[in-house]
Amino acid sequence: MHIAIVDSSRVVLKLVAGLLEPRGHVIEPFTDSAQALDYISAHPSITALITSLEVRPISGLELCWAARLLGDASRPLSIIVMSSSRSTHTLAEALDSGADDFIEKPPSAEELHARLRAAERLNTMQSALIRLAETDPLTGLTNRRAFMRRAHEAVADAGAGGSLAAILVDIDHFKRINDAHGHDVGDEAIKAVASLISGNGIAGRLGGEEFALLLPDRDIARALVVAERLRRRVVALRIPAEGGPVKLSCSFGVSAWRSGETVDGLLKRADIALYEAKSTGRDRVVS
Ligand code: GH3
Ligand code: MG
Ligand code: MG
Ligand code: MG
Repeated sequence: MHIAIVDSSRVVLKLVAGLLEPRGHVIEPFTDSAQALDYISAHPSITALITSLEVRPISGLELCWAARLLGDASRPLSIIVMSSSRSTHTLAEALDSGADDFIEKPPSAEELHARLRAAERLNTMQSALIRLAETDPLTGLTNRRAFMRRAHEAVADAGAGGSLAAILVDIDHFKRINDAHGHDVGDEAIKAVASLISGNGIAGRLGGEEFALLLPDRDIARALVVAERLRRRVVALRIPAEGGPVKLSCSFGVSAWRSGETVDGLLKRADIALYEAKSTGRDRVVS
């Protein structure tokens, strides 16, 4: 595990690192709790925090809270408080402040390793749950909720001085495919389109036969090229079915992010373009 350790004493930091490093853990030691928090916040690879309560400038309990909020967002982070006080009150206070576990200072090697094994089990389970919660089971694409979260991040990144384009994709007359060839063939069509879309920027399945693609660092011209290439590839698809291979097409709505615009604004304009693509004959790209 990549572990941040916070204690005001370099001797304690050395001691704990000395116990953990031989077991393959990578240690980031901090005597300054604010620096530790900054580091953890900027490095999602940190999956455990071991902190003493008597640290500065942020107290150990406050650090637990702040780290807990980071961890709850979308990353596993186990928090272990280390204290020389064995009082029940201290233990309860630490757990109530967001810590997962408590260990006496200085820790014994055996106990520390056992607590980290327990932390690793929880982290593994949380990672699996996050993956499940963010993934569309049919296509393996990011689902709507996770896509929207990533979209907000992409807009924030673009706000820092970049470009960003959005493409909405909707399979044409999909109901007819389901009606004529059955739901299973429909599912295969959805999977085939999903697999064409994935690998181009941030791809998500928004619903039934509707997909979205965000292209960081792409302006409208580049996005139109990507959409047109996808359109051709969709037309070239052949979905195996009992009565022979099934062809399909998609309509595409493209928009480019405008400075100050929200995710909703960007996707709304792509949706208007998609609607126009539908109403003017389908199997086309409109911006
Ligand atoms: P348009 O060209 O205007 O987009 O027409 P359409 O038939 O594609 O659009 P419509 O929204 O009317 O129909 C979408 C259909 O997609 C309706 C729904 O039964 C079907 N559908 C939604 N989710 C799934 C799925 O997971 N699998 C399959 N096979 N069908 C689905
Ligand atoms: Mg529709
Ligand atoms: Mg459709
Ligand atoms: Mg649709």
